[in-house]
Amino acid sequence: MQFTTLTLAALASLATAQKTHVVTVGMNATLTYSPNSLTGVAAGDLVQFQFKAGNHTVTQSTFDKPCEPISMNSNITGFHSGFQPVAASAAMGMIPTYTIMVNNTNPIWIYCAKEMHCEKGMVMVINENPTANSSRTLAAYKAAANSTAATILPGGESATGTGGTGGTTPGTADSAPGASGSPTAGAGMLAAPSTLILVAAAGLATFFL
Ligand SMILES: *[C@@H]1O[C@H](CO)[C@@H](O)[C@H](O)[C@H]1NC(C)=O
Ligand SMILES: *[C@@H]1O[C@H](CO)[C@@H](O)[C@H](O)[C@H]1NC(C)=O
Ligand SMILES: *[C@@H]1O[C@H](CO)[C@@H](O)[C@H](O)[C@H]1NC(C)=O
Ligand SMILES: *[C@@H]1O[C@H](CO)[C@@H](O)[C@H](O)[C@H]1NC(C)=O
Ligand SMILES: *[C@@H]1O[C@H](CO)[C@@H](O)[C@H](O)[C@H]1NC(C)=O
Ligand SMILES: *[C@@H]1O[C@H](CO)[C@@H](O)[C@H](O)[C@H]1NC(C)=O
Ligand SMILES: [Cu+2]
Repeated sequence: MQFTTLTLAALASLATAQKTHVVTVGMNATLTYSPNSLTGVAAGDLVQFQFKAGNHTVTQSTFDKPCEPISMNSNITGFHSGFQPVAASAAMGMIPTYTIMVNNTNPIWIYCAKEMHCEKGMVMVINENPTANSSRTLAAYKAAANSTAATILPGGESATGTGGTGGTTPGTADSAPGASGSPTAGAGMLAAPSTLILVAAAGLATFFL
């Protein structure tokens, strides 16, 4: 049997199937992302954050400036989930989720922008790469976060943001390796829309990406 180009293309796309990596946020009312380190996340893969309790965010920073939006310290806009108050969403039968697409394998540094959660260790990394730069480890990022004076919320975020009420497209992750270029003047970070999983009685989930 002879494969058509189309068939081969289909097989190739299966072989490089996009993976979704799940991270739970605030599980058991803790200030944690679990797992707090994802490795081997390929370009094109998705990382889905499932908010389990509390009222947290998923926000990108540089390595060098934890607890600050990446846009303050580089020319990258970065992603920010906005606040995801779980109890308020649960009352509507939904689990808030936020999904980013990883475009390359450079490390992505993430913090929670709620009050002092970042200082208290609510941070994580995707594709940590100490081989490229041995200084840039999750432990070092976490330690630096612990000694920052304040957590900075990305500009444009409403203080009363409800989060988790719809959304159409997944957030996307630009992931230059802790780039520390000059800040872009007046760069406000776009509040990326969040996604929701409708919790069906049967335990099936429906995505709105
Ligand atoms: C949450 O608590 C349960 C029960 O104590 C435990 O098995 C689980 O590992 C905890 N999960 C996290 C992410 O802390
Ligand atoms: C630094 O970390 C310690 C231990 O987790 C925590 O008790 C302390 O509150 C943190 N510092 C700040 C400023 O949050
Ligand atoms: C390694 O990372 C540290 C911390 O971000 C940075 O100061 C240093 O310049 C980096 N080294 C190289 C060779 O890029
Ligand atoms: C979530 O936290 C933000 C920032 O502190 C706050 O403005 C918002 O009211 C909180 N949402 C809920 C439902 O508690
Ligand atoms: C990441 O990929 C998505 C999907 O192609 C794209 O929308 C987004 O702009 C990319 N992000 C960056 C920073 O290139
Ligand atoms: C963004 O910063 C990087 C490194 O700091 C630089 O190489 C790149 O040219 C900059 N891009 C733009 C559009 O300014
Ligand atoms: Cu938090």
